[in-house]
Amino acid sequence: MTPPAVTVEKNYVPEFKATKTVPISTESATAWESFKFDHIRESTVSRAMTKRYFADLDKYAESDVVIIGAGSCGLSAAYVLAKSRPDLKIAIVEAGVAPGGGAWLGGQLFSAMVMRKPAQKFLDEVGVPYEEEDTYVVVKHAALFTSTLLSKVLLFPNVKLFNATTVEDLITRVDPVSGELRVAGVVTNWTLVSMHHDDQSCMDPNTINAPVVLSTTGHDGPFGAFSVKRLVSMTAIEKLGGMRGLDMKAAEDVIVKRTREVVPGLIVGGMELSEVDGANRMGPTFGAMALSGEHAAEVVLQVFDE
Ligand code: AHZ
Repeated sequence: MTPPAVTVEKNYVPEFKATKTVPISTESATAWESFKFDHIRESTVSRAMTKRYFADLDKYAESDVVIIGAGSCGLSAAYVLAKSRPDLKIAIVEAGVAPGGGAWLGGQLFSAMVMRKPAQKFLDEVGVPYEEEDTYVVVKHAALFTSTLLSKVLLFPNVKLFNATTVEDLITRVDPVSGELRVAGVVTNWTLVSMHHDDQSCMDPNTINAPVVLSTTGHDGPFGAFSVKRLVSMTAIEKLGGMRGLDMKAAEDVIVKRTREVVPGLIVGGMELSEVDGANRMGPTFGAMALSGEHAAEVVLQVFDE
């Protein structure tokens, strides 16, 4: 993908002009006193939500691509994929209520997000402003990156985000010709249900079939590295290398370069990959997440271009 050329000045600050807001009141001092919303009945609200959700469940039960995890890598991949191929149905399944993974803060509890060059090209493409330094750029708040990217992804008509939904397992098939195990979709459950398997009797899951699954569930932790750990327990890969210590300089190149199909049908990107390969972590610099997402999207696209 060749992002459009955008020149962003050092210490760039978007210019805002004061404009009169308003459509609703302020014409006269009494306008708020007579304010009234249009009528609605409670059941109308219920139906407005549920009929759309169930239509989406129906539509995306057969998806072209499932992305597991809506962190910085998963969202970056979703953006590139949805923009490149409006004809593909892309389901994003995110365990948390809030999509964004670890990208709401730049690192620790600090706001600014650092990206090493050339990842600023991805920011140009998405339209996220930044301050430019020699070898890196800084977005003034990580939430600006995440919210801008998220808003673009959610506007694509071919994307559905199922948040508060956990991928509990992978659908697999043995290829009758090669005998190889293929990933062919995901098994899902509402996250609150997933959290109660230990204290409630059988609550069976739901499924999404898809020829390609992209897993970006982050490094190991309470939720992370889900798919690659499952690959080990189903003996599709022998063992995990386990994420190594922090080496900012080395780690980012490795994650971007090694983004790939790990077993047939399952592409892995972002920090989940560090668990497969025994790669270093990079700490609070996010360029590799955006570009691993872009690389992952290209690997997915090859499947559909074949
Ligand atoms: O909730 C998780 C998060 O939003 C979600 N997730 C995990 N398991 C899931 C499952 N089903 C559905 N079974 C699941 N969703 O995946 C998302 C992962 O986001 P992340 O921000 O943790 O991962 P990333 O690889 O996109 O970004 C990593 C950012 C890091 S970690 C790091 C370091 O530790 O050094 N450095 C960077 C830049």
